[in-house]
Amino acid sequence: MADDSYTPPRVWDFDPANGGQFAGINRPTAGAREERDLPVGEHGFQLYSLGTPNGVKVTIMFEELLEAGFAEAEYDAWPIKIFEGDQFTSGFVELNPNSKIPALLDRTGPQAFRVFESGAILVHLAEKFDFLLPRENPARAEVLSWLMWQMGSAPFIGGGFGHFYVYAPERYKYPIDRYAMETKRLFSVADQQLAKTEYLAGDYSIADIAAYTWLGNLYHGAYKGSDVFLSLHEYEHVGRWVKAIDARPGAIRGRLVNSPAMRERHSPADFDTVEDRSLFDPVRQRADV
Ligand SMILES: N[C@@H](CCC(=O)N[C@@H](CS)C(=O)NCC(=O)O)C(=O)O
Repeated sequence: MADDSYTPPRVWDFDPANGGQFAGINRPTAGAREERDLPVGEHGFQLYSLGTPNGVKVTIMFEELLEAGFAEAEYDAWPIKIFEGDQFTSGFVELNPNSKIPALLDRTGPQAFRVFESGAILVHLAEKFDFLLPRENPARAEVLSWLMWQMGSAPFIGGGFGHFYVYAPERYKYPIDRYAMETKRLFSVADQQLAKTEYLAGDYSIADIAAYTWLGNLYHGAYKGSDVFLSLHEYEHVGRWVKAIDARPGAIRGRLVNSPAMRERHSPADFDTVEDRSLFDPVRQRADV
């Protein structure tokens, strides 16, 4: 039966006290709310991020590059505390007018420039180092297709399922049903592909990094028991793929950067400061933000 307890007014108005977990952060307007510059370290790449699925895509990519021997991929990773509004400071908004992590400043050439959107950052780094993105079609098209599939579908998982299942002030059946169905459908898409290929686009690529941070997190129970609620054990090929990426050294390190266990990263030595060494076990540990 339809819930008719709310009748939308003719013109919507912003209610800052809507009670959701993001109520204090979200507003219907863009732009800086505070004048503050970003810190800058010594490396060519300056990453402003957090250990969330979208942020971890980029730190896994950097750590995979370093693992593969690309020493020029050294980077500084600065935490942007999104629950405290760092994404609305003038320095961050200059790098990403959309006020969402991750954002990258590339100072490796004569002219520094910004890259925002996790997918754009992955493509930029992949092209720069000729790594995890084939140069020729059809392999290139396959990787970009799976990458864009992930970029387009993540909001249904995070902003849809995760939001209504965990963050909304009340549990509403309709949106939870809708986004649980869509999230399971996305797992089914990946599972059917991974029944045919080892990784999403054949060989390991930036498309796997992007999809892994979301599907892997849910598979391991992010969003308060999503693994059980969505019966994710049913997707056996996704499970095989998640566990394979879980164990990659670049993924293990990338998951830790900008997490509570390691707020900032400026050199490989920073990994030595992580007190809980079990986080380096090749069994996946979920780092909460
Ligand atoms: N499409 C963007 C999404 C980025 C995004 O949603 N980032 C979240 C954290 S995972 C964020 O910064 N949220 C802060 C906010 O919404 O104010 C990307 O992939 O880079």
